Amino acid sequence: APVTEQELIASLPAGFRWGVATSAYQIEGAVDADGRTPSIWDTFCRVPGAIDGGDTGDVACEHYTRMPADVALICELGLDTYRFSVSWSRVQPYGTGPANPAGLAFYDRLVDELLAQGIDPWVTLYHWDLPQELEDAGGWPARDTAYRFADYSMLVFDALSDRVNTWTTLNEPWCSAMLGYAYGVHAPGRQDFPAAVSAVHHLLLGHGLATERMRAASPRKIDIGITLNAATAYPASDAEPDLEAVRRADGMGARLYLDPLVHGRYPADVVADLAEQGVELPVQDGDLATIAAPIDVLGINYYFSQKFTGFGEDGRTVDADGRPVTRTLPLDRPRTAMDWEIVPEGFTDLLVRIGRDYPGLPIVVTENGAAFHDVPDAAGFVADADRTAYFTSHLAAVAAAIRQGADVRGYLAWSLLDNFEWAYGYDKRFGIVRVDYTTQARIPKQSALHLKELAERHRAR
Ligand code: PNW
Repeated sequence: APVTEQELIASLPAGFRWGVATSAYQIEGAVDADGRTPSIWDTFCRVPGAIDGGDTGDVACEHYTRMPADVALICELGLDTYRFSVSWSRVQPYGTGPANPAGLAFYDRLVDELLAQGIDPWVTLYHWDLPQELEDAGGWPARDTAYRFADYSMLVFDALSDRVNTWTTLNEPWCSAMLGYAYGVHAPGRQDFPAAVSAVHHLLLGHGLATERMRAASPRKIDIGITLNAATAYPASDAEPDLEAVRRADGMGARLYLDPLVHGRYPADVVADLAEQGVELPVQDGDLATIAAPIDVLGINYYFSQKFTGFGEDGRTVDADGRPVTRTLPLDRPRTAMDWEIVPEGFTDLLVRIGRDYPGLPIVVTENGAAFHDVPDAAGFVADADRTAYFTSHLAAVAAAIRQGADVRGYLAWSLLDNFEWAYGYDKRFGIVRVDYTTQARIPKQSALHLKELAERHRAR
């Protein structure tokens, strides 16, 4: 890895993007404004015990009304790209039928504001906030949701594609499917593994249907992509059960998505693992060709990596149900406030490996960042040396990956603002800008000023 910031900056290519990301439910608030209807997150936040502190996205950062000032903030920080998501139930209440002009108008103004400040708008169509009616009709485990998503995508596309060049269909389908339908820690809070596996397929199908329709409708060249969360799975040893645990973890976490998207087939070993559990992906004729519709950019969100073993604490390689053990072990690294280990070289290894196994697809880091226990001074300023170091080491990891052949075109920090961190509520702060939730005042942290300086030096070099 490069030692100095000078070397880091020197190894990032010309035209490398510097930006910041958010998502609708995490920042907007105004959940009843202008015809918006509830999403699965509005519902899930009302389940007792679901969210730390009983927090909800009802108010969040009040971005819905403070949007122009927030865009000005991005501009002040010298960032060239802003990735935000669209709230489905604002734009299409109840998840079906015609567009809601009042809801669309917000994103229309946001895009105009960004363009006026010289910031490239990157739209994510789905960042986890499914309209509640569609969940009531079966949610992502139901095939129809994929078609509903494509219809909704076209409402947004028709309204914004004259000004928006870069479109992301889904954010982190692994999280939607597994955290939402298998582990039950995210909305809609279901614990049903077969349903979660169906959700994986219908999320990918929705991505493919939306991609095909946007491409066909666009009179000019646009960039379409999807964002995946991924990590490097390291084996605890070279023992066969440890290597098998890595294969299973990486299969369910990464290849189950990347293989159909890029190669048009599900990974045979993962399909076999699922079959052993009596679970099947509900693939119909033609689905895989749709899922593999060509994309222009692959978004990667990276936070941490993990070490895996195939041995249980008792030394056995199968658990009480006779299933193979897949267990994580600490890498003995410092941790963030999320308790996630800080593993920058896992980022390098991930990007190099994706570049090698899925060649020809430009990568953009669509999220990277960390929550720490911020301590503001009397003026509200946070001297977040820990977050600043996290950004520097992970940008160095990106630079190292590029030197090893990965085609990485940009880096978007998560997140512009402290915001609603899903099941953790407001207690976990990922912002490069502090939000005082009493006054809604925004104050850039040290890490924001650091990113600004790095971006400036890179551009001026
Ligand atoms: C991402 N995991 O979520 C999301 O895209 C953001 O909305 C979120 O705020 C951010 O990361 C920080 O959590 C993830 O368990 C949630 O591996 C969980 C995991 C990864 C990403």
